Amino acid sequence: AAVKPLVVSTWDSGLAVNAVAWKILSAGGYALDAVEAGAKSIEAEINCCVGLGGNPDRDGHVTLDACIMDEKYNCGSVAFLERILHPISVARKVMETTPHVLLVGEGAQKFALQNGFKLESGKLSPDAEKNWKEWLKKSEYKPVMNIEQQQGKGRKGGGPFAPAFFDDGTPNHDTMGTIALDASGRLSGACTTSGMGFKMRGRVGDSPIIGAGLYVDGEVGAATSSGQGEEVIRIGGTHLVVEFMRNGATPMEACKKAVERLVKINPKKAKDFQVGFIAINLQGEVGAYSVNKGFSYSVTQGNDGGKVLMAESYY
Ligand code: SD4
Repeated sequence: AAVKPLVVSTWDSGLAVNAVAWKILSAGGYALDAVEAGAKSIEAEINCCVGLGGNPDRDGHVTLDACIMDEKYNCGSVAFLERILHPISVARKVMETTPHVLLVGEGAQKFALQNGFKLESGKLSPDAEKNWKEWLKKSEYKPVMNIEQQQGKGRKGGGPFAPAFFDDGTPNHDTMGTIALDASGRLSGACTTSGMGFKMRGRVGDSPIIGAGLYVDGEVGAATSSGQGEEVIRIGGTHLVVEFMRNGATPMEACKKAVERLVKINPKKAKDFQVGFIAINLQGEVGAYSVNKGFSYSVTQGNDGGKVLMAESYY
């Protein structure tokens, strides 16, 4: 029998997110409510990579991407959303109250305001401000692999929400993807991010793209991703992971096969970028795999209090 409920999130920062989700799951609540609550908890924190405290785009504006999906193929998403605290909840509103899946930019913001969300100041967090000014000096857009941080080097501060920066000030990125199976066997997922730091204005990554940053199939399983979004979009990453599971792969095998696809189409580049997938299935099995070393993930299942694991990697 499946060990449920179960919630899995990307990175070590996912442990605190799981704990929020677990309150709902352990009380017999709905997986969708659990993943939304988890995502909201980290959106409200000041950290480099999720929510309004995150690193801005090149022009100095924080633009947020998020999506959510339930066990019945209902999904909602927002991208390039500015000055709204909880993009995940706007995504859920898109899912539940509009005939659409994805709203972007000004239109997404207008929709949020019409639905009672508040317009925040748009001021950068002190860390984000500092990092942006630092970045402007060289204005070099070079995505950094999230590796060393996970090996304990260069991370400033402590605790699950410590800002993930290298000692030289280079920001790292930690998108929050959360997937859950509730006590009734319903699957859901949420993904939320401020995206790649210092991205081109208007750039949208994989995180709000259904089938790239997140996919849930109520008959099979769920998957979410973190890392270099462009590479995930190129292979329809999480949809691919879920389809591998449909065809019999375990979550771990499915994540591995998707990573192998990424490496195969990027024989020269793959060593220099990071992508990690996590997946769960209806049987309550969990898997993860990344291109390069250093992708951690957090698993909370069956009252074990939760644990952080390091994914196996291709390299
Ligand atoms: C993006 N996938 O915007 C996101 C970034 C990320 O950990 O995952 N950071 O491409």
